Amino acid sequence: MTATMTYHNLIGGKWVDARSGRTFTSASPANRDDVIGTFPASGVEDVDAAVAAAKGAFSGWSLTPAPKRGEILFKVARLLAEHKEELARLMTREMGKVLPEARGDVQEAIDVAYYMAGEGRRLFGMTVPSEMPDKFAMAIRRPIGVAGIITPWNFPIAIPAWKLFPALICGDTAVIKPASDTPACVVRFAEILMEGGIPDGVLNVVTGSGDAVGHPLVEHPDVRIISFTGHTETGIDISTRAAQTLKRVSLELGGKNPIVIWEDADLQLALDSVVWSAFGTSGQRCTAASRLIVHRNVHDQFLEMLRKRVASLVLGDGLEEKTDVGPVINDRAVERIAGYAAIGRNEAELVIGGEPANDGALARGSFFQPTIFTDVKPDARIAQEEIFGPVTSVIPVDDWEETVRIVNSVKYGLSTSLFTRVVNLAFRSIRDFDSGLGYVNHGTIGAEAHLPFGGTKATGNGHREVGQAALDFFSEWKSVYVDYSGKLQRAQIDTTFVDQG
Ligand code: UN1
Repeated sequence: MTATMTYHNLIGGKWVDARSGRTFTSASPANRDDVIGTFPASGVEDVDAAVAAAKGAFSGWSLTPAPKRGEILFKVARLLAEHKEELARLMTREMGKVLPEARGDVQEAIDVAYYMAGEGRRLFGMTVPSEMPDKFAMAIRRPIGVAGIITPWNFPIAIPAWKLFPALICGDTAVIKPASDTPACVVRFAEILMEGGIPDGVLNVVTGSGDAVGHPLVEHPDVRIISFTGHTETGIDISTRAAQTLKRVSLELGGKNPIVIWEDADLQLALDSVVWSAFGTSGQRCTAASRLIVHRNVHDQFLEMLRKRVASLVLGDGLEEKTDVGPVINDRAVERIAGYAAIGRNEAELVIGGEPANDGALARGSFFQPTIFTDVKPDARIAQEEIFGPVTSVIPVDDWEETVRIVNSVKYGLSTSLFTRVVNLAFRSIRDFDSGLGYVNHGTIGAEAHLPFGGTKATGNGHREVGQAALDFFSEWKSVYVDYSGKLQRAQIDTTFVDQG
């Protein structure tokens, strides 16, 4: 066990306590006695100070040439790479995912930092011909202002990076409010970023609850942008509050992601992918495979392969090498998942799991057995609602049209996957599965940092993260016309050059 640390807010380049002096603690989900640290239980006055610092830093940062902002991000990327192991270990301790996955989480942040560093020398706008002679037309990207960034605990470093680095390269300044379950990851991440040379006030971090910190941030008149990843209900609440001050809001919300296993699929490959997609991060990914839509001709064979593999998975502390599946985030999550397992028993057939895991050392933490239900009706609650735990539902199918209908029958549309060697079906899945991410012969997780990330329907509000898409969210367009004809040329009216046919 490592020592308990005292962490602070980052406001205007200074590490400070909450004005009220109040604190809260974060403990390891693998062992509740392992307290990671104490953190400021901040309130509206801390949010006000952080937003004021971010607003004050905006003019200097937005006028810093973008290639120079990129150089800072490049240095940040290198520092994150140097601290990768330390950050990964802190992450496993604080949120539970097994160490190789925590390393991947940090790597995702490093990837975004390098990508956005490069964008400093591009940030492409567009030049287009004008419809008038002797007139120049272009559109340029402009920074917007202060971004409020509200991040989840399941990717405690990757997701802050997804949101922060594009904001910074676009010239915005930021206030991050991390999830209360993983504040240490974000504070440590911010320390490394400041070491990389991010100027005071450009990045601020305020820890505390959604009510006490999140609400004032979302409602603050000087915050122009909100980017949030989390539960759908919270996203709707944020969107509603932010509408009062006409903020630009990006929401990354739930998923109920299917893997379709067709009768010709490579079942061994499908098995490896299902285990990774359904039980990686203990099923706590927006992209987790929580529905397995399996062709009836291979259902029994595949289910037996899956049951055997899942029975061999080792639960435990993610820092131990032999562990396959770590804890879930806290005891409330265990209760919620157990509630769904109880619902599942009435709706379908339990294949394996279904209970909290309390054997030996597991009793010290928040563990749930990897769980599979089969003969699940497509409209059953366990096949429709996001459980966010190590639970997956097998739905047997007979034909393709029925499969497409079932894939699209949920309110979410984040990630979909098909295992087949039939190329025509592969392309049909790309066209017909309603989702923002589509995979063929690969599970539902594993999005890369330079492609747009996000989903359709209740998974969000139409925005995408990372890649070029993130630049469109964190900057706004200004269309510029320079008329060098020396006379009044009226667009759409003085049309003498147009062939009127
Ligand atoms: C999330 O679960 O919110 O594709 C993000 C993946 C990861 C990102 C997941 N690269 O699963």
